[in-house]
Amino acid sequence: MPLKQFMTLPRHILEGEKLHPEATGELSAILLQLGLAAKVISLEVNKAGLVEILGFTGKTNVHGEDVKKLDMFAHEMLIRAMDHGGHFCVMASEEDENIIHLPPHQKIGKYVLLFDPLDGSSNIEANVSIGTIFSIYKRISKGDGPGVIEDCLQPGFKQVAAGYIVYGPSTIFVYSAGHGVYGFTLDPAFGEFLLSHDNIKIPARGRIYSINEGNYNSWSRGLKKYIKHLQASKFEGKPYQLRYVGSMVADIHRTLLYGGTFMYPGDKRNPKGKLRLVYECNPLSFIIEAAGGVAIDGERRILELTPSSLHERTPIFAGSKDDIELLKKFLDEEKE
Ligand code: P6P
Repeated sequence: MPLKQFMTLPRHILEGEKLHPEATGELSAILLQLGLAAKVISLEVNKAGLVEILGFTGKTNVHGEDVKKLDMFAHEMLIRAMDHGGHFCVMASEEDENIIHLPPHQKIGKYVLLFDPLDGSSNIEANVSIGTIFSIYKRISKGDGPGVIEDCLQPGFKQVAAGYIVYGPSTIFVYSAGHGVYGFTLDPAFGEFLLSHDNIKIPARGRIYSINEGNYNSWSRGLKKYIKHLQASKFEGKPYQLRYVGSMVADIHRTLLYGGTFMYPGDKRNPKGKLRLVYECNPLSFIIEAAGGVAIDGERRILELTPSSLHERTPIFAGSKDDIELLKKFLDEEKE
């Protein structure tokens, strides 16, 4: 295999560490551990379809082991993989109402880990791609004790690293530590993530728009005009296409690679939309921006929003720079 194909995730993380002479290696250790957790979750996700076929009750399997719902399995796997390294002062999961307290007598670290263990898990029965999303900050609270909720409510531009794992036809680990976006595909033959997407840059424009058109009637007038404009336009001589998986990680991953837009707007019923600022929009916006794209809530940059609670939701319009700029013109016209 040519050398590039031996660029494994661990090697890439450690080489990235050399860009920071002051690095202590803690962030590298966190990313390495996330890579390990991703492999274990991928294994479980890939056999999920067998749960019924192999006669698992969904409660306890033939070995008398508890068969957990996959999102709870991913949630517990991430906590078990991450809570003993001494790197964190606090963690929080989309599956939990509140922050996760570290085990007693655990060394307290300087980092904060926020994660959505299995986003899109309602799609599992249909064998649709799903994903894990993670976001890493440095603590801001004072003292040496455990972190507090304020450590988890920082604006997204304060992230030191973020990324996702998409469990699809392949399992792909995508991350940025502030110096570009890199994707690694899991080779199940020897259980390692190999560099497959080097320094991803999102195209300035794309032919795909991604939105749940089932909500059309509750959209704003400006958004309706924008979508109608796309449907009447062409890009590079071809009509625009609507692609919507209904799994944010999959829709964002496609947008990152092919360009275009992913949109989950607010509407009359839910002005702040559905997606969570802390667990979904901040980490995925960090990736989109690191790849040269744009992510807004319709007015402001997502990464400049300060969360007021862990489960706060926000509208999100993310993707190619030129596409989002055109969208914003339509949204602003409505306000004139
Ligand atoms: P809707 C999955 O349930 C999720 O949280 C995101 O992954 C996805 O983008 C969104 O909800 C889909 O929501 O309302 O279009 O089904």
